[in-house]
Amino acid sequence: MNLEQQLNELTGRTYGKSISACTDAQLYDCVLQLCKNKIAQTPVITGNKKVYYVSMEFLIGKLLSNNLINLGIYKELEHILEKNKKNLSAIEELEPEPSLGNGGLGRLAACFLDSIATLGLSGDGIGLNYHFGLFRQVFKNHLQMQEKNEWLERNGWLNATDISFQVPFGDKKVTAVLYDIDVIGYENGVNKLHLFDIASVDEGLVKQGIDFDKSAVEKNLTLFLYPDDSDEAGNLLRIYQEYFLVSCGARLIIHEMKEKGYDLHHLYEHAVVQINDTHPTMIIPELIRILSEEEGFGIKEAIAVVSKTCAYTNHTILAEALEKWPLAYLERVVPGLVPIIKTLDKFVSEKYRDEKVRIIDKDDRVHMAHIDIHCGFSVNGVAAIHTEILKQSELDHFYKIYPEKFNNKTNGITFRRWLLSCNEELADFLAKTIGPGYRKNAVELEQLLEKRDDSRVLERLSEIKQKKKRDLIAYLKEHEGVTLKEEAIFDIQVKRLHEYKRQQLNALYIIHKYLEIKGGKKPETPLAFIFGAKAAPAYVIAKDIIHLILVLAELVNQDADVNPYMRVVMVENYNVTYAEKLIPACDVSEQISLASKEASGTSNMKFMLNGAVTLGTQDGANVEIRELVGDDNIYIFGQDSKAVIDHYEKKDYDPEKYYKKSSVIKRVMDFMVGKEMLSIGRKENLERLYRELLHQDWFMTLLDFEDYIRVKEQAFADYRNQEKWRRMMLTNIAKAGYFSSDRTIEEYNKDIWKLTKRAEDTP
Ligand code: 26Q
Repeated sequence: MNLEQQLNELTGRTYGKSISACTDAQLYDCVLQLCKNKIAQTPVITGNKKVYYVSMEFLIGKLLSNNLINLGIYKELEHILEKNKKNLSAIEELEPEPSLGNGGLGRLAACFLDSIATLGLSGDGIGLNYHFGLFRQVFKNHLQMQEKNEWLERNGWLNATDISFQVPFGDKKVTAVLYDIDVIGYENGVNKLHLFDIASVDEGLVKQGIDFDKSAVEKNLTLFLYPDDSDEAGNLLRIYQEYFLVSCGARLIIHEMKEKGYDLHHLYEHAVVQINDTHPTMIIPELIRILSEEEGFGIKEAIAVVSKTCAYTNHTILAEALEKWPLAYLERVVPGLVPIIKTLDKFVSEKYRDEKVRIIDKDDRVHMAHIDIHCGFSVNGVAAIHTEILKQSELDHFYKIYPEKFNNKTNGITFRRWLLSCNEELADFLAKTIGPGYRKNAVELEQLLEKRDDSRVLERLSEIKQKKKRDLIAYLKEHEGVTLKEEAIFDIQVKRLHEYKRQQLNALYIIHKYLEIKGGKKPETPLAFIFGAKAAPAYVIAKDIIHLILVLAELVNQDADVNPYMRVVMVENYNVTYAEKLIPACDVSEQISLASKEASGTSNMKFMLNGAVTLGTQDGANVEIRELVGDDNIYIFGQDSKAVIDHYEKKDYDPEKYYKKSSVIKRVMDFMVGKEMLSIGRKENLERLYRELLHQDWFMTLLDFEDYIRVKEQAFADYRNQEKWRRMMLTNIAKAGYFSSDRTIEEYNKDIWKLTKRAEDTP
């Protein structure tokens, strides 16, 4: 049967209708089933050694379009549906997004699973089946509100399994059940994402918004994804979740090893556990506990085997984001692990006199990263500059002890989702221009450089950008009620809301521009400033920054003197699905974190791949983007990480000094709490933010403000030279190949995992 017959058979059997007679919802059901049937016929990737990517977050996003692409049937299906007067994009819209992550770290895990399978490596994800993903953001009175975010469907991608474990906590036992999602490699086999759940979850516990009864873990453990990005203090439920994940993960790994007949004494020859930030760190003491208490290992032997099996990835240098759990919490939740953790700390203290490398500090707090570094064989950062900062400052004491463990793995993104799926027009044009080889070997994109003087190619790149801008304009009009102009420069900043990412810097620029226009200085090209960001519900200043942007959007868009020249929109509920619409339409990619604070960033890579030009600081992967494209194809501003770290060491940064010295800064800051703003916004929020920026400004907004204005003006002026701009677009696309997560995973495999590919296994 050909594909059309298969789909027809499905629609007939399920709904008694032909393809053309089905509703989009019915077709969504049947296409999903068609996919699942295809997956069932695709071989499982096997190997002598397997990686387990353990993570509290897998921000997979919608799966339909990606799975169709990876199965190699996207185009054919699109054509079949068209023939039947149906539209695949409309069908894709109906899929709920699984938002099982906060941001970069969770999305990275999802990109990695795609690349692991695409490279034919045996590797599964291990995570949690949150019933509600990251909260749904709604705006009311220019403020962020949080609603629960359902994603589970009756016949979705999740497959029930018959695997079940008992997870012991101090005061209770909880029954775990396992669900799997298939991960299909691009023109390759299938791996799995294992998501553990509790059998007795009670969705009825949820009250207003995302409030719920936190008392009974046997009912709420997997109810919600913890909605915090790096800054929020943990609590007991978080520890329950973390231990639940690793207890199930450890059992699954040992179960699979035994099933394959491997000797656990050689665990590290057949399994490698990649620990995604410190959140799953307890898998180390848990594996040690199982081997020593249940498998007859001596404690030293167990530690040695586990230490050769586990590898740790660090995603942050923000001190407040490094997990340090009070020993008393662990005693309450996971008393079974405490003796193991104390033993590890004892061994460390016997070997090293330096207090700074202890696992348990003098205040009885357990430093999770220290467990990973002592009891793992690899420690990696996620961009070159980030790894250097870890080695030279944040983790320098450890680097001195274990220099051989430290290595860099610059992040990457899957081009299947962030080019082929979200920008089919560009993907097709690239295939036509340089051949389809880049889809498997991303560095072939460099061949595009040969076309940098080909006006037809430059012209077409620009046409595609305009098409994506028109698509976005239509979408924003419908969903946000804002109309943008196609001729405008689309300047976009999308990422979690955090002071260090400095959305407030961008907002201050918007005030500056507004005042200029009011004063008669009109930009020659209209400007469209677009934001998307969720703030952790308890992060007060982050929510104030959202308020500032929403108030500005209203002020600017309603002002007839100004709105012909600029508009501001903050999209509601920014998520992976929204990113896929925004990123292809972007001209200027805002990557403006305070230097040294953004470990890598990954949206910077997605934007560049889609032909946007970066406006950024020398932070995270921006540094590598700059090296690749050269100074002529990127806009860099602000103080570098050395200068910033120096300010922290000397404690000499004083925002008031900048405010007093610069009339531009003073005018913009004062406007924030002036009568125009207060006529729309709330005094409490705006004044709190004003005071914060003027007297604290921990992430040094004002430090870089004037340089930011200068360089941003330059970028906007250059846009008017379209020939120059199109060459910049082309260069950015051509150089994006390095940021394919296939390259990142090749490196993880070569340096850390050392798995053999399926074909190499079979003699
Ligand atoms: C910790 C303790 C308690 C509760 C929550 C958390 C928590 C949750 C999520 C801490 C951190 C996160 C997420 C961090 C994150 O997304 N980091 C980003 O990782 C990306 C992938 O490496 C990088 O590109 C970004 O630079 C980094 O910010």
